[in-house]
Amino acid sequence: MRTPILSTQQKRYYASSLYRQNENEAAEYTLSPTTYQVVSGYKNQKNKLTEKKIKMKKSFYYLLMLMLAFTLAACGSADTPTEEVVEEEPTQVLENEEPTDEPEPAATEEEAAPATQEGEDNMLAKVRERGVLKCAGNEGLVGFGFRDPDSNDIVGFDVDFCKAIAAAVFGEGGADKVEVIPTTGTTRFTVMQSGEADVLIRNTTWTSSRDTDLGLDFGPTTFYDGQGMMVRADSGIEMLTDLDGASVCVQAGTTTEKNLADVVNALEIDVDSQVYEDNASTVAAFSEGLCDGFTTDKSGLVATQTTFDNPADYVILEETMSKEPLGPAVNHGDNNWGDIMMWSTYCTMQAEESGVTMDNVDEMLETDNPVIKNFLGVDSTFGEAMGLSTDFCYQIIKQVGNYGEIYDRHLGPDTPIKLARGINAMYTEGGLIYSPPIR
Ligand SMILES: N[C@@H](CCC(=O)N[C@@H](CS)C(=O)NCC(=O)O)C(=O)O
Repeated sequence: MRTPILSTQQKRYYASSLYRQNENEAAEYTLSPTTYQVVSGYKNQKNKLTEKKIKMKKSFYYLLMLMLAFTLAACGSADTPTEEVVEEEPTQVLENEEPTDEPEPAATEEEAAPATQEGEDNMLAKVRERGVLKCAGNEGLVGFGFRDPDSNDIVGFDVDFCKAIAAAVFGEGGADKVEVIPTTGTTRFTVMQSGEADVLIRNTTWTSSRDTDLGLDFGPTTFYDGQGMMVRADSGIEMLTDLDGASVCVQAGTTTEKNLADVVNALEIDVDSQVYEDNASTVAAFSEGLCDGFTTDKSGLVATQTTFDNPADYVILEETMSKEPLGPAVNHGDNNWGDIMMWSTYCTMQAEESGVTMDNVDEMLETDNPVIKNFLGVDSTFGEAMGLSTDFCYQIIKQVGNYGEIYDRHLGPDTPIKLARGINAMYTEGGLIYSPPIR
């Protein structure tokens, strides 16, 4: 058997306890050889390409050095500094203005004018005028975005990040000014493109094509995920290769659909993929026995499993088929709106790192800690450059909580989902959740 070669990062990623429902389970995550083959197969191909590129680069450099040597020989010795000829741009002198040789002092960070957008595309002004933030979301995924049958409200981890942005935009009481527009895997993008929603927060994977072709700008990843496969416990299927000749239920318009095709190809197995429009019909088809497997993000599998009458009748295979960084996104066109999405999300992460919670945020206003003072807006101007009030991050934490609180509320140990933090722990705890400095 081929010896698997995984980079340290890949090992860490695949070995993460992200998908364990019970943190007390053995910390060691063993991978089946199939995963290694899938991963190392891609890696070998990549290495070959990289080697080729390095060779090409080397020959290019040799050529360049040869040319340089000729040039130097022709123009003089290497240690004679050649004078650089700079073509001077004629300086334009405005009327009544004394020409000066003094260079214009660069604006300091404090003095720089806010880069907020004016005109039609000013999303902040538009949302404030409307009085409600429209968020393209999910109503079919327990834990992330789900219609609560008691309140009829759409609630979940993703929805709380919509609330965080609304708290930033509207201030006190703002977290309630959110309208979640339910979307499917396919309609989420059209809803954004038509401008019906201001932000997309619906377990959406950040990919290059969504960022460029679909014109979205992604914010910080709020949940690092990967695609998995669920099968019936009594099916005898233990690894992906056992699915040869089987059928798999998958949802339309998702990365899942494409990854499945890639993995099936890489493993050289024959799988009949049956595509459904939303999670409910995909799951219904699977539980009625129309497919042998059901594939989606592992978080989605874990969450969906908790909704089955007998969750123990189903198992999630250990293999992880892809990288699925899930997070918020806005349309291209208004960078300031993107900044608002970004720093509202990072605010929740920085607050967790600094130990600022919904309960202690008021006391924290009195702290001497400069980091906390800065992001809570105590004697700082954080927020102003985005057209927000300086206490916008305080408002988020006060009304919605920090990242850890949001996670625990919807996915944590006291919920049916019980998803261990795994790689979604703070970087200080060995995870990937990390806010750039707020200063
Ligand atoms: N992260 C993937 C998959 C997202 C996705 O749509 N997942 C499904 C399965 S968990 C879902 O949320 N369905 C809910 C629904 O359609 O009601 C993507 O961005 O394409």
